[in-house]
Amino acid sequence: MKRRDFLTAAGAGVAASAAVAMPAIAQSSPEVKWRCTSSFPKSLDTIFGAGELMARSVAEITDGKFQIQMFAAGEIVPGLQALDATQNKTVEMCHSASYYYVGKDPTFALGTAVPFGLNTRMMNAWFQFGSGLTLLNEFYKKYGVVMLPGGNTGGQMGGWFRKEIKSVADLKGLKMRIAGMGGQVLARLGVVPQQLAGGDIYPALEKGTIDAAEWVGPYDDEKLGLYKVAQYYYFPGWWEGCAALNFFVNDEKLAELPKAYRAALVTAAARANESMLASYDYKNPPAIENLVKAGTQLRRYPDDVMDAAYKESSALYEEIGAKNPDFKKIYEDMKAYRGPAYQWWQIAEYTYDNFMIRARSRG
Ligand code: PYR
Repeated sequence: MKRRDFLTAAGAGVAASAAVAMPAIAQSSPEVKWRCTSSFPKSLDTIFGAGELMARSVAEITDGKFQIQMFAAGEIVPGLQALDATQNKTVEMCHSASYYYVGKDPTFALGTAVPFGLNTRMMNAWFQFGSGLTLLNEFYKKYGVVMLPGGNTGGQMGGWFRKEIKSVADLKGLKMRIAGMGGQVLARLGVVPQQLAGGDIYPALEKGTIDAAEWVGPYDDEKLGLYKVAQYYYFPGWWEGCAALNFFVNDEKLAELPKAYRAALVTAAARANESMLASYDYKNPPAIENLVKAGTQLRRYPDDVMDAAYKESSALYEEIGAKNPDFKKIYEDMKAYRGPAYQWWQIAEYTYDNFMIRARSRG
């Protein structure tokens, strides 16, 4: 074969294989449009922003072929109905907090936070390297969803009160906005817990429908304006040593995605998971200074409140575990990791942080 013929033949071969391969490529990269409803308002750029980052990342990875449109709480469904909307395929996915659904089953709390549970790094470790994510996803299967970790607020503050809490007795009868299982523990100490979506907290506190409220921490709480209607800001948020947010994806919709898009979604969620925490860690320090300058009074929870809350939490877990095998299995798994994790924490992390905090106070 002359050289020219050889090139032509080779070229034809490429063209022929392209003609075969092209439709396959086109099929594996279809245009897909999804909707993701958030439990959070747009004004909270950290928590709502994690959903936006996930959606942007999915589009970037898939060259714009897989588009996920984010909707704020209330645009499609109210914030606390995001999971239901995903389960019944009103939307393909949502960004929410698993513990908003403890009314369906207390096991949901374990995907976000339980009182005196894990800290943020431990939670991510348990999800990724322990059995956390596998066990939780076995549970979420009953609701037709798959969970991908979707950010973490870090350790939270313990809420805003109009009057000082000097002992457990001061909690009696207080109507407090609190999310998840912390409300059930506080109920055992006399509080009347209310679960409201983030965007509904300020008006309720301002009108006096509730007496106290917790949301996340300084950056968000300043944005929500909670300091304008309550003066005392308590710590630590013992019911949220961390709060993991979650992307819930309808399992049938997930299965319909091309494999590469599923991988894009998992990668994008992981990016959002990491980024939200960094965002809070960077924005909370100046925010707490602003709040104190604006007149906020920082208060530590009295020891009797902490001790009573710890005792009631343990009793509550026993009671739930006796009736609910899913809760028992997942809680016990988390607890088995928490012991050695805190033992290790005490050695390096705690000693270092403790020294740095004291050194900084000495100046
Ligand atoms: C809350 O709803 O309280 C959160 O921390 C997200």
